[in-house]
Amino acid sequence: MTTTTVTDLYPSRGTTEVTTPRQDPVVWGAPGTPGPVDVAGLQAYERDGFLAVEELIGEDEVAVYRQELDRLVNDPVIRADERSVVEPKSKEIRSVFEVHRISEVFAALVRDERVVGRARQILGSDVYVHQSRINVKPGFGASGFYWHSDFETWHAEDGLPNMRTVSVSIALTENYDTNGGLMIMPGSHKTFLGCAGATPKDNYKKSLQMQDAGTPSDEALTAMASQYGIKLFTGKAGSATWFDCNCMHGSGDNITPFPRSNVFIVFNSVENAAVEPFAAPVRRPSFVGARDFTPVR
Ligand code: 6CS
Ligand code: FE
Repeated sequence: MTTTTVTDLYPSRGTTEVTTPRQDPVVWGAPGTPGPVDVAGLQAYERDGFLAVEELIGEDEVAVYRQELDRLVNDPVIRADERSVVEPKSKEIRSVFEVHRISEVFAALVRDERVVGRARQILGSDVYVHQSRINVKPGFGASGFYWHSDFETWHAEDGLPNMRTVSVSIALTENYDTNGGLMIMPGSHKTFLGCAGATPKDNYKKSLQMQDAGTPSDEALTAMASQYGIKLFTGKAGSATWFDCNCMHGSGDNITPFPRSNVFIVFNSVENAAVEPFAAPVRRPSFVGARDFTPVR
């Protein structure tokens, strides 16, 4: 049996923190590839690592997805499912994973050309869903997500070899500048920050509530924030932020009465299918890191 070894281009979770310059394109699609994003949009995505879309879906569609989110969150079967992650303090549901498989409503959103079309254009290939989730982020103290690069986790723990993965966060409630919106360091996607500290077994059980392994040092974050700045994303329900898998990002707690709910879909190129984890003892479950690479049709 031939075993192909895949080179680890982005070492992480060793004894010390180490940076590696990005060795992958940001926009993989050839210039001029037809699709929903115009040339200026692709140039901005290449430069910043993100692209904001003011109205990806309309108000009437938002209502459908909000209703589906409420249905899932209030379903005791879903709440008992391992795909549901609760808030550490309030024990309210924080996230439900793999919504594109457990909900036909969210499955249709994934197949929508305004969504999957942008992913194919940016990644320059057919795509599959590496991960999907609804984040409820209810008010009155829902906790945020500390600074991290998603790719650092998806490489170390899910075995994605290259940076050929794009996420879209679609707001299902208004994202104010006060209720724990997404923050990204513009341009941070061009440097990979390998974090110090080995991945504990079953790390995902804790990391989806509060990430520890794969967390940058204060020094690294200070240097990056000083170099890149920090952009806070606000927008009406229906707005969306597309961002590269290696952006340094995070979001604050939400102590306002206004929930910051979104649906979060991660598209990976079929040319970048997951192999074995690069820095973890075991794979994460497939509801967090997909092992079915069937392209979205
Ligand atoms: O570990 C993960 O895959 C998830 N964690 C965070 C905080 N962002 C990316 C992803 O949803
Ligand atoms: Fe993240």
